[in-house]
Amino acid sequence: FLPDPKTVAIVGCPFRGGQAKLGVDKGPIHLVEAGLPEQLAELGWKVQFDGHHQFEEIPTEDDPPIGKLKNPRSVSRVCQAVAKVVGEHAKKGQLPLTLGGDHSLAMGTISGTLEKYPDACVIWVDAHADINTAETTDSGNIHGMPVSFLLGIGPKVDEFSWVKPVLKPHRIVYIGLRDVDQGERRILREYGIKAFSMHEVDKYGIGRVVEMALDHVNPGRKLPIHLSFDVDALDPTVAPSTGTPVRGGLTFREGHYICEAVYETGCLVALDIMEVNPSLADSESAKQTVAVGCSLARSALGETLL
Ligand code: EXY
Ligand code: MN
Ligand code: MN
Ligand code: MN
Repeated sequence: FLPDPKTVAIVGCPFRGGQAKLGVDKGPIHLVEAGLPEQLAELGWKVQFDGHHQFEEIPTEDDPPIGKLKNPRSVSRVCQAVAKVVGEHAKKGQLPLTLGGDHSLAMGTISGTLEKYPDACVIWVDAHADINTAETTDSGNIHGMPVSFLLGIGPKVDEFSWVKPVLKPHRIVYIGLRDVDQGERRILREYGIKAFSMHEVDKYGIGRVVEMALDHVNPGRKLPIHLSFDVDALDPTVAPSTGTPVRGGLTFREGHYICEAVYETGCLVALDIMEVNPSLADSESAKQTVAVGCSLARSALGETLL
């Protein structure tokens, strides 16, 4: 799908409005400072990085909740801007690599990808399903909701009317789930959305799980793939510095295997690395988590072990 020379456009998104913890906005800065652009160049990619994106801040007092949703205007505007940037890079034939920031940003990244590739499928790697609606959400944190907006399910929220229901339920598959709310379980069942939880990873092994996931969303390996990787999919021993860690996650190798296998399809057109929060846990843990974020990106962009 990508013309030569293969170009990756790094979209740094220092944004945290989709959840309450401080520090996740520093994720992209740390990932870049750890040398990610140079590492990708080393793999043979032409790397375009023109600084982290500057978002117009909306003061909290000007952004009161809409229903239960917290920071709705701020999240909406940032995601709309991200959709535009990601869409523009994709239209130029570049592979947008979005560095979060919290996972609400995927509302923007996937909207951008689907503008250029309307039949793209999404592989969502996460401990969580991020598919709550304005009705089912308990926390009101929008990073737990981006998928429902992309599918166009749940009550309409005017502020988010720019998000088009571009994603079809059979074009998304989950890997790594282990903390899914009751309302989310109902939605997954109702819409027949395929999900491989940690139970299936244990049962079949990661190799079979990735193969089954690809068979579901991309049967002939002909469709473009958007890989949205939340580092909390990894076990907290592997990626401790993240806002909503859940034990019993993917091992270091399982996480990297997913990225390697997606690269091998030759179909990857966009990648998100989300929820790295260097302010959480001690500084060694933060370093480890940032390093894992970088190595997941390298694996998805072609780094091999031999
Ligand atoms: N399901 C919970 C909620 O909606 O608040 C937790 C969501 C955590 C989302 C993290 C980003 O993946
Ligand atoms: Mn850019
Ligand atoms: Mn997530
Ligand atoms: Mn998560």
